[in-house]
Amino acid sequence: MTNSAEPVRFPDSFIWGAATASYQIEGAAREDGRGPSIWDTFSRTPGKVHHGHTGDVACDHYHRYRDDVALMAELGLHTYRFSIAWPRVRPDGTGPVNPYGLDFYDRLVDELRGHGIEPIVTLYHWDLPQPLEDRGGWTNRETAEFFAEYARAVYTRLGDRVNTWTTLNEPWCSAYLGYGNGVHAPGRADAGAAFQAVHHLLLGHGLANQALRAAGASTVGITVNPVAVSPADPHSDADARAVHLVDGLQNRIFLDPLLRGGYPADVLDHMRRFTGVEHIRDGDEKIIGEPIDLLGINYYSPTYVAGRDGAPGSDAYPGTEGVEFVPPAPPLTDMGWQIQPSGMTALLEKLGRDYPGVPLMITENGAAFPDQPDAGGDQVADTSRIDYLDGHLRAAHAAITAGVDLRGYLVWSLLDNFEWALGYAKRFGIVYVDYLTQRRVPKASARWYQEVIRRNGVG
Ligand code: IFM
Repeated sequence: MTNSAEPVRFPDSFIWGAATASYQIEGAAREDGRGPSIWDTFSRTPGKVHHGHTGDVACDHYHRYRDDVALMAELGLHTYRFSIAWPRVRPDGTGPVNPYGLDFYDRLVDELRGHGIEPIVTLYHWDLPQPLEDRGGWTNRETAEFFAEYARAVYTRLGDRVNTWTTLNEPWCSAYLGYGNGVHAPGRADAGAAFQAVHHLLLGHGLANQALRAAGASTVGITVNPVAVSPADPHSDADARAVHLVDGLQNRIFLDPLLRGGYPADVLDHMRRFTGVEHIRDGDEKIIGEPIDLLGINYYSPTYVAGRDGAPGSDAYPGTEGVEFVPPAPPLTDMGWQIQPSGMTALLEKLGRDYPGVPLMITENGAAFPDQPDAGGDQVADTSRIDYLDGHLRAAHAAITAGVDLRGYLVWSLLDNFEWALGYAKRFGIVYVDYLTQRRVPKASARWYQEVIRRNGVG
């Protein structure tokens, strides 16, 4: 148990919130002119998603957003990070804007502000309009340009009431899981396509950043999921080389063009094993590297690697043959992810050192556990989640104490929801969702988090 430790208090300006994403909670997949996304197609493809689950209904947030916002207000959230479904706003990805799709977010933003909750908008949390995938998806440069047009359309409608904009969520997942190993939509398994997707996602971010700023946005950022990659043996040169490779593919491939002006040479060489780099045109890195105001960090668990002849590597990291990904050591969450709060401190400190000058926010952190309500259905005693969150908040606080410019913390997630290829089998929420009745039951962790926010700290 970590939560018997000393109390810690955060800076007065610290921002507390929760996060969700459109396809994972909204439902209403065919309402008010929403077009199909790659996740609608993927979840209908036999064998791709656990038990054939889809986001058709999800948490029915599209219809229940008022109650959900009331719950957020009851918990005392300062901010709520949600994503906009691109196929609601521009159903075919290229044609006219659908005003009815934007109406929903208009209502949601008003509801949030009416309750004193600051919206943080993510423009892309993985639900690409299917018609754009039919033209090549993120392997096609045009998708980046269409993304900037879509960003501009959303800003035009919501920019008077939304101050903080993040372009992409976790482009590593979109590129490597969507195009590299096919575990996520659109389900392509082609390493070259994954690296093309990396670049076009980053270019899309850069073009959207320009478009948002030109339209008047004051705070623009991106959310990534960097990992603290460590060697299995700190004295092994082979393990150090494995760390450098995986760090390149997970972290530096995104962070260096965003914050240091260009791709690292070793990463470009690695990409050339799978695809030419003609799609990286002169001037692209300048667009990608334009200043951002906030870097969102999603942290869940650490990664340990070793250099071993004959190790197969991981299909989530193209070209990592000879790297052993060390199986996570207990304690684990229900995702099988290692629980190691100190990994968060180490990561934040490393980011602060390697990429100084940009404020950070934990835009996701949380854990899945197999929660069950009690016999009466009114209590969910998720003490493991409380321990997880307590440990990670202390880890975040340690990073602040060490000088990291960390502005806020958003728990993943407000609600149990559609966990992508794992469907509804994994529960990340601090609020339990009964998918048969859509009843929401705040778990013990929700009440605990309410108190954290009230005290501005843990313990
Ligand atoms: O559910 C996801 C979320 O969509 C992106 N970050 C990780 C979460 C847990 O897997």
